[in-house]
Amino acid sequence: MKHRRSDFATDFLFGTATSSYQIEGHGMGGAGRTIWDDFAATPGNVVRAENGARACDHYHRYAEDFDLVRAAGFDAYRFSVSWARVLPEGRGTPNAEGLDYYDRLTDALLERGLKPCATLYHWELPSALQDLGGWRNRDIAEWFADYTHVIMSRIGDRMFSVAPINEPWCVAWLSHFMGLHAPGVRDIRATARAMHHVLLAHGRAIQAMRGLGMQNLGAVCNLEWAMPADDTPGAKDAADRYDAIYNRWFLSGLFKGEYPALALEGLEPHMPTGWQDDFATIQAPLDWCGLNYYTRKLLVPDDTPWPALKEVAGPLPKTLMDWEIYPEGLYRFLARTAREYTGTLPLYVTENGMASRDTLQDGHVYDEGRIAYIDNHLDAVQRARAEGVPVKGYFVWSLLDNYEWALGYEKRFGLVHVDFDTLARTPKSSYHALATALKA
Ligand code: PNW
Repeated sequence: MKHRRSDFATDFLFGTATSSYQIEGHGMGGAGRTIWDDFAATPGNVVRAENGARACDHYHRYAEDFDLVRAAGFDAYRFSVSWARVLPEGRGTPNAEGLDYYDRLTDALLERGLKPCATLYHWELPSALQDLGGWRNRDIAEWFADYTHVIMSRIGDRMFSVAPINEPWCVAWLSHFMGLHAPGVRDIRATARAMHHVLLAHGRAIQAMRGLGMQNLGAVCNLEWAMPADDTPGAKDAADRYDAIYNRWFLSGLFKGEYPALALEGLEPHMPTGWQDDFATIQAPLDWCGLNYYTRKLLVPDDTPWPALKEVAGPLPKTLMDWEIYPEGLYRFLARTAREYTGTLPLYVTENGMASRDTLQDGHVYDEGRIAYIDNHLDAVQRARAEGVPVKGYFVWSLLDNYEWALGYEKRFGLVHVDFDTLARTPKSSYHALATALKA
C-alpha cells in the first residue's frame, strides 16, 4: 500500500466492519427466526438459496477473529447486534444467551484494545415483527427503541460508538420498492412508510440511548454518487431523482428535518399521516455521521412509473459486484455531506471495500485489486481532510468473506479468506498490506 498510518492524524481511526447475520451463523443460542431466514428459504430470492444459518460461525469463533483484527493493528471494530438473538420474538422476554453473547463479545474486543462500534440493526428483522407489518407499521419505532434499551442496558457502558440502523436506503427502498432484500416487497405505499419509519425508529433509539446517558451516537447512510449517463436534460433529471431517493432523503431527514422535493414527488401520496410532525424525533442530535461508500451510478430516464429511471453500465473497471470503481465519489460525498448537511460533525467512512475473485496459491490468497481499491479510496479521504472536512476514521468492509445477502457466499469482500467448508480463515494479501501500513 502507498498509505501509512503516519500519513494520518494520530486520532484517525482505522477499523474493519462486519454484520451479525452475515458472519455469526443463526438459529443457535436461542435466537429467533428472522426475515432473512424466511427470504432465503423462498426460491428465487437468493443465489443457490444460501442463507446465514452457519455463515462464518463467528458465534463460536469470535475470539479467533478478533485476534486477527488486533494483529492487523486496527483501532476499532464495527459489528452489529442481531435483534432476534436478543429478543427472539422482537419484543417481550429477552434471550439470556443472546445478551451474554454480546457481553462476552464486547469484553473480547476491549481485552484486545479494540474500540467496539455497534450497529443495532443490520437487516435481520425478527420474523415475528414482520408478521405485524415490519417496517410498514409505525409501532416499529417503539419496538426498536425498546430493543435498543434492552441491549444497551447490558453493553452500552462499554461501546465506543453506536449507530441504530445500517443503511436506511437498503432497509426501505431496496427491500420494499425493489424487493431485492428481505422482506422482498415491491409496493410504493410500503416503501413510503418504510422510508419514514426507518428514520423515526432511528430517532427513538437515539432518544433511548440518551436516556441511558450514552454518548458518541451516530447514523450510517450508504451513498452512491449519481451521474447522468449522457448530456440530455432527461438524464440529468433522472440522476437528480436517484440522488434524492438514495442519498438526500436520509441525510436531509436527519440533519435538516425535511425530505427532498424530488423524492416526495412520488412518495408524498403514500406517506403515513402526520409524518411532518416526526422530524423533532428524527433529528435527535447526533455526535457523528458514517458514510458507506462503494460506487457511482449512471442514470437515464425510462417510461416506467415514478421514479422513471434506470441504471446503465458505465465504462470504468468494475468489482465482482459489477460496481464501477470510482474513488472520486467518496471525496465528493465527504465534501458535500459536510458542506450541505453535517458541518463540523465528525464523519467516518463506516464501510468501503470490494468483492473480488481472489487467487489461492500455495496457501496464500492474493487480492492485489483490493489493496489498490483501499489505497485509492484513502486518497479520497486524504483529499477531503486536506480541505478541512472532518473525516475521523475509515472502516474496511469486511473483515471476513461472508454472506453477501441475495448474492450468497460467492461475492467475497473479506480481508481474510474463509473456506466455507472447513471455515478456516486465511489472511489475504490485503490483510498483510494493511497490517504493514498500520504499523508504519
Ligand atoms: C452494504 N445496493 O450493502 C452492507 O452494509 C453490507 O452488509 C454489504 O455486505 C456491503 O454493503 C456490500 O454489498 C449494500 O444494492 C448492499 O445498492 C446492496 C446495495 C448497497 C449496499
